[in-house]
Amino acid sequence: MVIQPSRDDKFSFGLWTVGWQAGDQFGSATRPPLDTVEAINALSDLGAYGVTFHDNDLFPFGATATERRNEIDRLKAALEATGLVVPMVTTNLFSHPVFKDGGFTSNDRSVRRFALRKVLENLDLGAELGAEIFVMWGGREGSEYDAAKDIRGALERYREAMNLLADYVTDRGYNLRFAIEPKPNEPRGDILLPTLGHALAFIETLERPELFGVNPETGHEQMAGLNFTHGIAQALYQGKLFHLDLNGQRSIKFDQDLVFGHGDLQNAFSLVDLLENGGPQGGPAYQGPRHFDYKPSRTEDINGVWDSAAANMRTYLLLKERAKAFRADPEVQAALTESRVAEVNVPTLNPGEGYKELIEDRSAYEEFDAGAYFDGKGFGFVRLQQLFIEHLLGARS
Ligand code: ASC
Ligand code: MN
Ligand code: MN
Ligand code: MN
Repeated sequence: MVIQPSRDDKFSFGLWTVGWQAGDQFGSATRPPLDTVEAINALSDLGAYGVTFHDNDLFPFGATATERRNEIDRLKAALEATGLVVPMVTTNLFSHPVFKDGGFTSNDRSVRRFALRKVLENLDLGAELGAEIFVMWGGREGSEYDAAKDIRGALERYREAMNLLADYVTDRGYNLRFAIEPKPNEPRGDILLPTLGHALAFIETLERPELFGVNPETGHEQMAGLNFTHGIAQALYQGKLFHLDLNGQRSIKFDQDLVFGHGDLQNAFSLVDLLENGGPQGGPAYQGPRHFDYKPSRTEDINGVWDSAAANMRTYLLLKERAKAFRADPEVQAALTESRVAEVNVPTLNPGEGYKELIEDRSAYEEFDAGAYFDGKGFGFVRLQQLFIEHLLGARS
């Protein structure tokens, strides 16, 4: 099958992904640095439409204004030459030692003020490059020791930071919205806003909640033992899926950042079905970038880097094909009917009905024969799931 990613597929990559030199906790780098322009040219050739970056993927921490401008101009020239765009930017508030206890929530107030200024500067850059999403992954916002962090105070400082950033983009007239990226742990023992649910609840406490959504990373939800299709569906349901980080993870372990689909393939399949087909409900679901935040494994050389970048897109497109076939299969449609999957979309109450009318409806309770409905009758979910697996395996056309 010919699978060729195109710009219309809206695949984007962080510069830090293909550019990762593969140094880890136990060993040094196995690959040389990758130049920004080379990365952009290669990603363009592979069919991506966009690149994203942390400020310090582009220029080092502490770069002079001239050095910074130089790198920005090189980036812009490469974008111009390839037609690639920058849909999202993010700030590195985790690598430098100054952020060892966090950026927005460090116990040290002067670090918090510095972090805010670093982000404001990067918001200007995001706006300059036409980015519409600003991701915030608070990797160092957290603790190892319960006694060392006042969680309520830290959340209040997180909130203070978010409100300030929202004021800034509003006053400047920037077309930027924020996406909070949850992660349960690593590098901190416990990270604040550890799951999509925590982030969604936190957003509602902000002064301009409409400017804030989430950036789910599939593997991060799995690190918390969660089903990422469920979490992402809830974000969509609440109008908060502003962006997403696709990758692979196998169970509750360190953050593996594998290629998309090289982890839980069933969950990846249902996610692509959700994004592309709207899942069981149908309809357009998500129009934003299909962004990959993965790490080419430490075993790989530069050829392996590009193989892995291509693999992310190819796996996504293969799953998209499979998901289309799954939805179009008459046997699947019959199984969905048998399982009454669509019935969950029928309101439980009749139009205009409230609890009074419900109480008056004797058929709902006094006359409801629970036995007649459910004695011995199953939902047929296993058969439906087997059809889903067979489509995933390519066993049905
Ligand atoms: C991000 C993001 C992450 C982290 C990580 C850095 O911006 O989405 O998951 O930074 O990729 O290595
Ligand atoms: Mn991520
Ligand atoms: Mn990750
Ligand atoms: Mn990551």
